[in-house]
Amino acid sequence: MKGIFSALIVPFDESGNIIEGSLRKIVRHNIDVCEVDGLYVNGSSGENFLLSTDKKKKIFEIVKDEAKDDIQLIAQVGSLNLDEAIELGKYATELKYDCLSAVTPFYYKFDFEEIKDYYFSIIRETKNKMLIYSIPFLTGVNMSLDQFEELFVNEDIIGVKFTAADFFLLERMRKRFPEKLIFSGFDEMLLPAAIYEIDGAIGSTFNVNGKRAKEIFQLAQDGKIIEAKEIQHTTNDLIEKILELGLYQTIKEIFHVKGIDAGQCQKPMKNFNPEKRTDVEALVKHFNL
Ligand code: HMN
Repeated sequence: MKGIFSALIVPFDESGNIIEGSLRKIVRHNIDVCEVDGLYVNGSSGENFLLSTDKKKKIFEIVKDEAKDDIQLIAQVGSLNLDEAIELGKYATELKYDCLSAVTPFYYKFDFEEIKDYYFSIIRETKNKMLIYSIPFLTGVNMSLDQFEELFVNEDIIGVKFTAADFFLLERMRKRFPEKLIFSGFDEMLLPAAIYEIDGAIGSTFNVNGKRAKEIFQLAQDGKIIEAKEIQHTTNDLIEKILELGLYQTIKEIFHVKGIDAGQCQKPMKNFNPEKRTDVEALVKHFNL
């Protein structure tokens, strides 16, 4: 399990329901046009933490049905409600997702023993592999190198999705855990992470810009850093604009311009500002998305 994985964007209608036809098209776009190596399903980019258990299950089901075995599929099942995490983990495992991932439990400032218990419980109950999802800037959970090691003792924990700009920790992890998978999570920092020999990356912008991400990753692996830097510069011009216009809303709007109705975001996320539509049309054209 390696390479560029899109953190799948999910289209919702005005009532917050999944637009199944568009979700299938977004999956196909990722496979056929962006040619990503896999999908990370029900992550932050899928607005997972705003969804009911039923909707999360439906998304797992539709995505697997559309993608079949064409690419690798990772199911993010993490939840503050451990029973829900286990239920979703069992569901995704039955659907034959390649592995599970779970965000570190947040909000209540759990201590490390509690975090460890959370991961080991999900693994024990689902009997599947686990990729830890560490995203300290959103969860407030910062784990040390030694704590990662304590988790990694469990062989079913195959690695980490590391969404942080801490390149010292990233480098230390790569050196200490050569056999574990490390996926970076900030698309705008793909190249510096790739220099530290990550196994892949998981990101939201790959849904529309996956080809460039694949090029950056490949060039970095080939040691062609100057060429990779050029593509990262272009990529970051795009990401800067996407962040300015609103992350998930703008990715959905890009799909809209490309003929896929990606709907809107779950409340309380706001809708895309229609006055900015021409900006997105210009982005699609300029970056050849
Ligand atoms: C997910 O869980 O959906 C993604 O893996 C999260 C991923 O790390 C993205 N982070 C967030 O959306 C918070 C990045 O792709 C991010 O969107 C991108 O680097 C732009 O900042």
